[in-house]
Order: sequence, then C-alpha cells, then structure tokens
Amino acid sequence: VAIRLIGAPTDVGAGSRGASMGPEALRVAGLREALQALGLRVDDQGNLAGPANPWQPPLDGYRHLPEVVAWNRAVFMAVRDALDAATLPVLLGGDHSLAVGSIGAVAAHCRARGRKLRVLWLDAHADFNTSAITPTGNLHGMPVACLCGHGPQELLALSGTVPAIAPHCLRQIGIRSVDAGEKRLVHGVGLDVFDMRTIDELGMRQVMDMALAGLDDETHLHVSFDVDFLDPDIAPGVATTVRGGPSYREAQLCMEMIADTGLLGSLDVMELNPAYDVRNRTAELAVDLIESLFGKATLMRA
Ligand code: DIR
Ligand code: MN
Ligand code: MN
Ligand code: MN
Repeated sequence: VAIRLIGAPTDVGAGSRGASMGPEALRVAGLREALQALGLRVDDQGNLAGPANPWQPPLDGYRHLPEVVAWNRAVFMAVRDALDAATLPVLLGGDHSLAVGSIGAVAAHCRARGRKLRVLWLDAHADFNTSAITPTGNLHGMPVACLCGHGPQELLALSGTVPAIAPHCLRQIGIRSVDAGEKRLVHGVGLDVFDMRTIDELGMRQVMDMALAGLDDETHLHVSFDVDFLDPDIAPGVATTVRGGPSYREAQLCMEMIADTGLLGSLDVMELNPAYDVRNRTAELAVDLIESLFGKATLMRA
C-alpha cells in the first residue's frame, strides 16, 4: 500500500508558535526517502492551506476555535481522500488539535466499511480537556475529548457521527501530565490509559501486548503520535516537554510491536516544533521511529 504524506503546517491549536514548521522539518530529516528505502511507495501531496495564527486569548474557553475548525476541515477531507484512494495517510502536524479531523476521517472510513478501529494515542498528555475545565483554552489539549463527543459542535460534527469514536477504541500510552479536571473526565469515560508508572512497572513490552490485544484482520489501526510522548532528553523539539518519557529503546520497541501487527492503516505525527529543536535532531529521531513503525528491523523476521 502506498503512503501519502499530508502536511498541515499550523499551530493554531497550541499554546506556543512553531509546530507549523513541523512538516518541513520532517521532510528535511528525510522522511520520504527513509520510507522509500524500506521499499514503500510514498507520495508527498505537499501542505494543506488554512488560516494564519491570529494569536488571540481564549473566547468562551477556546483559543482560535474558528481557525482550528477550518484546519480540521482541510485535514478531514485530505485524510478521507487518502483512505478513499486506498493509500495510507500520514499526517504531518501541526498541533495535535488536528487529530480531530484526521481520526474523524478514519472513523468515518471504518464505519462505511464495517471495519473495527483501534487508536493508539502516544502522548505525554491525555488531551481530554473541555472548555469548562481547560487551564489554557488550547484546543491541542482537547482532541480526545472532542472525538469522544465532548467539545464544540463545529468540531464534533466533522466526522458525521457524534461521538466519532467510542472511548473503548482508544489506548493511551506514555501519559504523565493530566490536568485536575481532566483526570476526573478520563476516569469517568473509562479511558484505557497506560501511564508512565504502568510502563515503569510492567515494561513497554507488556504494555504494548495489552494495548494491542484483541486486534484482528478487520481492525484498522491508527497511531496518533504526539512527539512529546518521548523523553525530552532525546526529543527537545516540542513546546510542551514533560520529563520522564519513554527512552529511545522503549520508543523503538513500541513502534516495532505496532509494526508487527501488520495492521497500521493511518498515522499522525504531531507537535514537532523546530523552534525548540536542536539541529533538527527531534525530527531525525521521529523519522527513525517512523521507520520502525513501518517495519524497519535489524534482522529479517522469522
Ligand atoms: C494541557 C497541555 N493539558 C492543556 N496539553 C497538551 O493545555 O490542555 N500539550 N496537549 O501538548
Ligand atoms: Mn502532548
Ligand atoms: Mn482502511
Ligand atoms: Mn497531544
């Protein structure tokens, strides 16, 4: 299956500027060439267009809602078109609010074809805030809540069905920063969260076995990779670093075990912020991990 790269150069959902430069940094780090070297067909469709960042304070609990909606509409259509063309969309973010459009399109695709959906949310944050509880108003802290039916009507409506996904489709991995009100909501909807303590206690191997349990050939696997998932020592190029994330080896194992399922159907690579990076090393690390996600291995598989 051919891979389709879709750039979404915006930071309208974030609290810092710079994630808008993420798509180009991934290209400079050689994402397309790395995937091609694995024998995959890659088509880079270039960047989507959308409104500029007006850099305004929150209004009714949301910062830049009209701009976030406009970008998500563009992302929804691009991901939908990629899936309709039987390609594997890779969304190059851009801030993580765009996962509403991306996963909304994936969910609609699965509904139309009677396929099951599993979403792996790799992130330091749960991204389950709402306008009532958000400490910032930044919509990149709310995409999971929106996808589960808690959020502004304009974003909920994107996928055609509310909620776009059921919480039981989700597995969150690497979580280590959840706001006070967010904690109650996450618990209330019964989200499956493998936080860093769980990874410490069980190890990445067992956590991924659990997160990937119950998949079958009818399952579409979507990975939403917030680069702040990674430990800041290896991945400084994000605006919202939280110490104590997965190491290089843990992250590699996570990606390799996803690759082993053979079910990856779509991917978001989000929140990479070159303004915080050091000589593009975080983009290069992301490319390295994405290679593993698409099956790069040291030895031939038995
Ligand atoms: C914080 C930060 N929980 C918020 N969120 C995210 O603003 O809602 N940072 N996603 O990457
Ligand atoms: Mn995050
Ligand atoms: Mn599919
Ligand atoms: Mn996130």
